[in-house]
Amino acid sequence: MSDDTLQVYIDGQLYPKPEAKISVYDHGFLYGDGVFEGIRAYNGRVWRLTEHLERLYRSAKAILLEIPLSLGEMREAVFHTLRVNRLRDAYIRLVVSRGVGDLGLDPRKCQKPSVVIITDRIQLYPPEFYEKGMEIITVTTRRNAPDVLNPAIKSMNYLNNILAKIEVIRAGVQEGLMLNQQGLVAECTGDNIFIATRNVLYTPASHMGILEGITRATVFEMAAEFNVPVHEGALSLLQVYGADECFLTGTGAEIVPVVRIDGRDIGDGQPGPLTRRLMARFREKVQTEGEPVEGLM
Ligand code: PXG
Repeated sequence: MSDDTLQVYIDGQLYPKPEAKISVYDHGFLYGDGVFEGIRAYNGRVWRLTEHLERLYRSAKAILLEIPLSLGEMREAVFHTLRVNRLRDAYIRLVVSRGVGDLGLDPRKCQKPSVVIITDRIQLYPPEFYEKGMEIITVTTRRNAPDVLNPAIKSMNYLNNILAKIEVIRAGVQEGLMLNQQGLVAECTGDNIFIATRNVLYTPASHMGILEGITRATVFEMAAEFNVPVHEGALSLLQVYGADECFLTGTGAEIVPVVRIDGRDIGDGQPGPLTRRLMARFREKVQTEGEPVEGLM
């Protein structure tokens, strides 16, 4: 099955993957000036599409970028692209860049934002990480300070995360924990972090400088369902090392147990019972609760 036949949406038109190209004068390419979303479809249903679209439009507003489609039109464009590609299980990447301009920074020179919708198959972590848990490290690269470039904006400027990811790769692990400018736990390069201690969940608050993940929000919902309290606040590395359980959340990773951090076993070094319960409930929800794509069912 050749992926080259996949169609990519660019500014209202579909192009086969090899021809899906953007100008080198696009300020997304020149400056990372733009915003994006990573979304998934399971079983012909798009998971938390409204939440992802709302975050995209909030990110765009924060950088004074006016998306040339309404939220409803964007939703239809996502459905259309999935239908054309007959993808029932997919990774969906929405990108809205400042558009084509001249070589200066001035965003006013960009006539209209570029809108790209890529729907592709997903690269999953191997199943063993979900069964046995994952090892992570703390990286030396600190998360962007919120007063410099707020991590809550899902911008095309991911160099901070990529520098951290390079450390992760060099260490031979899968993910890395990033601290904020105060040395408190923020998030991982592409995932949020939770710990559980005595059946209470703790996760860094938004003002620690994080992306408020959609999967993170889903954990809040499931915890309420399980009558497990969640505390959003300040989290030190020491608290993380001493936790009973730890897991990461993200659209790609879903919920993945962490069993070793910087050489310290978390709890007994096995995925914990609360983590397992959340993973199981999450997998149930994504199969049935997403927005059905008309014509894909
Ligand atoms: N923090 C950061 C910095 C992210 O980029 C998350 C947390 C989790 O958010 P969601 O809404 O997905 O629960 C993300 C999003 C990748 C990749 O290919 C991962 C993300 C974004 C883009 C690419 O690993 N994670």
